[in-house]
Amino acid sequence: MSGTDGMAANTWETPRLKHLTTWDSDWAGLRVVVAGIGASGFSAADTLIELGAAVVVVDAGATQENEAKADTLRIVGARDVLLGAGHAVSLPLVDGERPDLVVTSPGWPPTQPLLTEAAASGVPIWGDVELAWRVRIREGRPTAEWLTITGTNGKTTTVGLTESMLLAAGKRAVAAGNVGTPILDVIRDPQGYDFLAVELSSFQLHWAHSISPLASVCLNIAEDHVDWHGSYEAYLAAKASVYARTRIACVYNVEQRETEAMVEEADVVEGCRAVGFTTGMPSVSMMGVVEDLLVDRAFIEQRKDSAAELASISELGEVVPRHLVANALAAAALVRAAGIPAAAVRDGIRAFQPGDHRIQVIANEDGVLWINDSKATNPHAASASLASFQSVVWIAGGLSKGVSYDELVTDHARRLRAVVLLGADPTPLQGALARHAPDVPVSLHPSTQTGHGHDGGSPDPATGEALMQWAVAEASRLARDGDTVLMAPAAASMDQFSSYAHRGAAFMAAVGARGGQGTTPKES
Ligand code: UMA
Repeated sequence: MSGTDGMAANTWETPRLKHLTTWDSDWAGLRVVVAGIGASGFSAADTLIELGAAVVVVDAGATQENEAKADTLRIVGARDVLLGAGHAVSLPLVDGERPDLVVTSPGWPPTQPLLTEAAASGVPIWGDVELAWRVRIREGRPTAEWLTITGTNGKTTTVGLTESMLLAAGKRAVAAGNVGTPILDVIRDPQGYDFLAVELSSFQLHWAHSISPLASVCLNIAEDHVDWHGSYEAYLAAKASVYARTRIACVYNVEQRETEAMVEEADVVEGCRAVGFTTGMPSVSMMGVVEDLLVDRAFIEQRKDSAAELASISELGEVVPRHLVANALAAAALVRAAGIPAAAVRDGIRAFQPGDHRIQVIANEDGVLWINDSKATNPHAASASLASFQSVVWIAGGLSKGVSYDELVTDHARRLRAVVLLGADPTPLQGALARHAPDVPVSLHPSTQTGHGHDGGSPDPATGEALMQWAVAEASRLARDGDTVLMAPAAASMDQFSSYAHRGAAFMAAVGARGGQGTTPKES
């Protein structure tokens, strides 16, 4: 780690933008194009209008929902809202002039034509998280400290645990960012917060430039979102930037050397510490596990020869997968860096309610366990999930995002009773199964049985609900006593569902209704 004493010249700062560092700075008349009118874009546009900026919003989707949002933004004072595919491909003028700034939504890749045009013409691009950092200081309101969390998997659980521990300590705290609540919404809360537990995706990190959190963590790293970033290296670099300018503690995963290397390379504020977390015995400056206890050997004075008890593992739930222990330790490290007492870590763990769709038990009937892990949107998450069970009928596939499935299938082939494939184009996973698990039966939906995705010659693709009913019926037919039916797709959902939550809900509904769906009796 090296100390940083200032910002280098860059493409995201201009003399006009440099002074915009608080809510009360002079934002009036700043010409801004906001790219996207989804959750983050709407929040960014609304904020900028409130600040007095001249705002033009652009979105490729002319949906009813977007039209309604556009009306709201026009009423509050947007200069213009341009909806439709034709608009989202070039940089519009604002008040007849080139914009001073583009604030983009995280879903927009850097290769998007409007963004490449902005970059080529020297217009800085910020994400909504950068804007939130700039306006977080406001006269008359407390300024929240940021604890930032990224990683390929476990982010949402970790922000939830972090929030819970902070609340248990009596702090005003909230989870925000990629977890779902746009960060600018919480920044504008009239009462303000003491702490924000900020979940940051690699997309958001790519467009964030000056954030200086109190503590930060990259929980783990594995191939994901290669299509957006262009390469695994670019994805890795975006994730590593979570540590930049951290002030008190960079928290890394002892069991994944890459995260420690990111901390070593990070340009942090002088005096910032590196703190590890491990599901094994902790060394000095680590959080870890001793017998069945989560312990702190980083934030106590006698850390050279002792550790402080935080909580027992069983307080995390009845079935505690290893990655949940890791997430709890990472959250504990972040809040301990912020001076939160050990007792609040334990109370926060006790109060924590894990969300739906993450290794969620749906049914346990006739010797078959049904698990919804719709949140497993990449091979790394699906691997952790598969590793938790012995004999699996695996419902998998979806939007693959350009990743490889070879390692995942090789690692888990021996546990697979059968695979039921989802996905408008199932070929990436189908190919890996053919190469590395040729004896495992694979069920394909009739609409994709050409093996080339749905095309003119194949039946119409099923709706999400109908597809899931088919998948559950197939799984029910294939599962035997002692098996687990695991819906952990290792892929995003957006090709056939509106979100992972929609996919998970469709699965839960289909499992609940399967008695009435005329499913074939189990093979014996
Ligand atoms: N759009 C275009 N052109 C494009 C791409 C998108 O016009 O080339 C428009 C779409 O029509 C849409 C809007 O942009 O109206 C969507 O923007 P967005 O995809 O950035 O989505 P938001 O609604 O702003 O939600 C974002 C995050 N979405 C993504 O990163 C894809 C949400 O994370 C986040 O909760 C929200 O901001 C609040 O911070 C979701 C997610 O899937 C949960 N994240 C990924 C993940 O976790 O794997 C990274």
